[in-house]
Amino acid sequence: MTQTTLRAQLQGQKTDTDLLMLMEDIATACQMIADRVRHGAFAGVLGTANTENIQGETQKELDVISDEIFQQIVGANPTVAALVSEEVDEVNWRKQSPQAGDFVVYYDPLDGSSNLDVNLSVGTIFSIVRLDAATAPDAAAVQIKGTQQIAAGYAIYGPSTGLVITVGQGVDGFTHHPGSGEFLLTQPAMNIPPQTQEFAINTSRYDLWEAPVRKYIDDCLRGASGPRAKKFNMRWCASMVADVHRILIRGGVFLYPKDSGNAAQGGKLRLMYEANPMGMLVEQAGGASSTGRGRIMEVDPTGHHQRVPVILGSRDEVAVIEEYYRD
Ligand code: AHM
Ligand code: MG
Repeated sequence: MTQTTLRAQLQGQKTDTDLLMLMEDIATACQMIADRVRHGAFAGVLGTANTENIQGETQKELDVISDEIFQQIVGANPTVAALVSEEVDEVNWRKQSPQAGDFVVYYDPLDGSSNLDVNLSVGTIFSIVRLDAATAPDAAAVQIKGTQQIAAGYAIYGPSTGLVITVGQGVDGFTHHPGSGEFLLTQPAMNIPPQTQEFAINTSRYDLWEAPVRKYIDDCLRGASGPRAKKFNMRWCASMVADVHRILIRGGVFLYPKDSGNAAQGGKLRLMYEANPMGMLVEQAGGASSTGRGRIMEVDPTGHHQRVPVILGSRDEVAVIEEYYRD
């Protein structure tokens, strides 16, 4: 059996060399993060570091380490103008005179890190845009709409290490092959079934939800005799990468809506390095991504740590949820 490497697949898609090399650097960084995650308690890096990130959350040490690895590997790529990380307040400009064609990479180095202490799947999420003109290296320069993304993806650190990417030509899934050190193509052309009977939401926030979300979940829970006339299953990993990975493989919807507990921030998940890249992946796999009131990738960013409501997955089901918002 011939096995397709990440590079061969990207070359087959006629990916330009700069982007191909950047994707390989990201894959290398993810593989190094996977190695640290894999060592778990033996590396002495689990548990809480004594620092807080700008959202006021306590950082796990592995968050910090993962961010440093990403900066070191991806930040050294000569075509990268700036890095925007969940873990770092300011934009990390690598070039003082960013030029048209340079890349901006947005990333969450270790998403779902509250799952680390219980040994569940976590991941790294990334999004790539190209600057379309020379610009001043200020925060406004990286506030670029999700529709401008040229590539996006995530690594998942689970029983195996996976890498799921899009360069705008569908979505391909790779698995790290420990023997060769390569990411090999294992899920070509991932495709989300348009319909589903599975939702993912943190139901402990029920009392905080807006009426449309409550009504949607109530109706799902009423099963075959309810208005949806089908029985729904529920899954919630509390790790967006793991939840989205399941949806890319077998369909479903994921919701982290705006609610009365997070309304002041605009939602829980971050636009630039969580919602936009996942939105692009899901759409490239035939699904849909929405805030409930519009397409995620069309949200005009007002800050690089901005949060948004996120509803994504099987496209017919996302359309149903948007109907509940309209009603
Ligand atoms: P993080 O970036 O601080 O790890 O938070 C994002 C995570 C997502 O992976 C996950 O979907 C969500 O937070 C879980 O939230 P909750 O703890 O409310 O279930
Ligand atoms: Mg995150």
